[in-house]
Amino acid sequence: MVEPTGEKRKGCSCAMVVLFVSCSLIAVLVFCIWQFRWLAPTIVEEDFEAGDTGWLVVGDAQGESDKPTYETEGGNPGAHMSAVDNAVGGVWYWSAPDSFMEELAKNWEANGSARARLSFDLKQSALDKPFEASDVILGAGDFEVHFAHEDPPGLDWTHFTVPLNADAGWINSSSKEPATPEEIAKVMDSIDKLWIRGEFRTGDDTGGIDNISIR
Ligand SMILES: [Ca+2]
Ligand SMILES: [Ca+2]
Repeated sequence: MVEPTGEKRKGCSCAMVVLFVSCSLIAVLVFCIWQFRWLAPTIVEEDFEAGDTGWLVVGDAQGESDKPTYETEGGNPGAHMSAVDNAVGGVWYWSAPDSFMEELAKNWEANGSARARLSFDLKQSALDKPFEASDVILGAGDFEVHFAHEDPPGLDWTHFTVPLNADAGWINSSSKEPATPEEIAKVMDSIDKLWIRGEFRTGDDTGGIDNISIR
């Protein structure tokens, strides 16, 4: 039998290293595509570049109006919505228009519902005196599920991603128990409320929102 020479062994080791590194990179790439839904189809999105598309505010913001202010610049990038807190009690939220929720209800099942994610960018005008509240509320009729982030938005645009599945930490607002996959599906199938928290501090402030998407 002919033993491999030192040069052949060295070449063989290099090939093994290259193969190992290549396989590792492919594994990382596949994981990222799966985990972060890089190639996931967009179910619905709003970047406000086409104008005021019907997003409203609910709660104590914008005086007597439920219309946020349409801003043509200063977004992330370009146009966005802003609203001023009246600071008269309660918590104000951004409220999605029917057209946004209809697209969501219609398409989420067909696009890998269990792994769909809601993303949005928020900012606020001051960071002191923060308070806790539900950050995202989804509802269908009188049934709601709530979600809370770990951190509030900053003074500059802050990106949030919320998985739309039971494992993410959604709470059944009636029972105060973790929402089940069936309860999430029940809401998503006939969703008529999608609220995203707009204020995070006690007292007056201004909040902004841009780039709301579900994919
Ligand atoms: Ca924008
Ligand atoms: Ca406030």
